[in-house]
Amino acid sequence: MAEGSYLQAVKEAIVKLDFAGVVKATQEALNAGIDPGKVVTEGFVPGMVIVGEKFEKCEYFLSELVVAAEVMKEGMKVIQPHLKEESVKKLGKVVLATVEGDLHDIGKNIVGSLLKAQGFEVIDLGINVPPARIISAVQEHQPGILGMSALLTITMPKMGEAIESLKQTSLRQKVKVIVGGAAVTPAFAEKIGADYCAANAVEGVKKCVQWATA
Ligand code: B1M
Repeated sequence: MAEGSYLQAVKEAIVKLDFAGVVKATQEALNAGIDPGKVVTEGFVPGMVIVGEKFEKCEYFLSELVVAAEVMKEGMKVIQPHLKEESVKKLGKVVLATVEGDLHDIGKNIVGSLLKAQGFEVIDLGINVPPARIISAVQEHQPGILGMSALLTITMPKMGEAIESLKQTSLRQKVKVIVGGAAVTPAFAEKIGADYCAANAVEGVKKCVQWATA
C-alpha cells in the first residue's frame, strides 16, 4: 500500500471519530515505516482540520469536537513510544503553555512531545494559564525559550499580555518567545513582540533547535 493510503486511513479514522480505527491505522502506518512525525502532521492534523470544518458547517457539534480530541489522543498514545526522547536534555529548557481562557491542548502537546524528542526539557504548564503564572514559571525555571499556544481569536491577546509582563522583568532579553496555534499569524506575532510564529509543530521545533544550537 502507498504511504498516502496509510496516512489517509489515519485521517479518516479521526474524521469518523473511530477510536479503534485510529489505533489500527496509526499502528499500520508505523509498521509500514512511515515517520511518526509524518503520521501526526499528515494524518492527525488534517483529520482535525476536517473536523473543525464540519463543526463550522454544523455537521458536527461540540460533542464531536470533544470526541475527536480524545480520538487523536488515542492515536498519540501509539505514536509516543516511537518519538524517542533524548535522555540527555542537552538543548535546554522550554516553558510551554496554552494561554488563559483557552482549553485547546492537542497542538501544544504535540509541540511538547517533539521538543522532548529533540532533547529539550519541557516544563508544560498546561491549559488556561494566566500571564502571571507564565511569568513566574519563566522566573523560576529560567528557560531559553517560552512557547505559547492559542487557538481562539479571543485568547490570542493573552500572549501579548504575557510578553508585556515579561518585558517588565529583566528576563525578556534572555528568553526567545515562540507562539503558535491555528489562528496565530506572523503579523500578529510581530505586533505583540514575539520572536517567532510557527505555522506547525515541526517548523516550530526546528526553530527552537536552531535557537538552542546557534
Ligand atoms: Co475548539 N475551536 N472550541 N475545541 N476546536 C476551534 C479552534 C475552532 C477553529 C473550530 C471552528 O469553529 N472551526 C474554533 C475557534 C474559532 C476562533 O476563535 N477563531 C473553536 C471554538 C469556537 C471552540 C469553542 C468556543 C466552542 C464552543 O464552546 N462553542 C470552545 C472553546 C473552549 C476554550 O478553549 N475555552 C472549543 C472547545 C473545543 C474542545 C474542548 C471541544 C476541543 C479541544 C480539546 C483539546 O484540545 N483537548 C476543540 C477542538 C478539538 C477544536 C478543533 C476542531 C481542533 C483543534 C485541534 O486540536 N487541532 C479546532 C478546529 C481547527 O483547528 N481546525 C477548534 C489539531 C492540532 C494538532 O492543531 O492546535 O492548530 P493545532 O496545532 C498545530 C499548529 O497550530 C501548531 O502545531 C500544531 C501541529 O502542527 N501549534 C504550535 C499549536 N500550538 C503551537 C505552539 C507552538 C508552535 C506551534 O509553539 C509554542
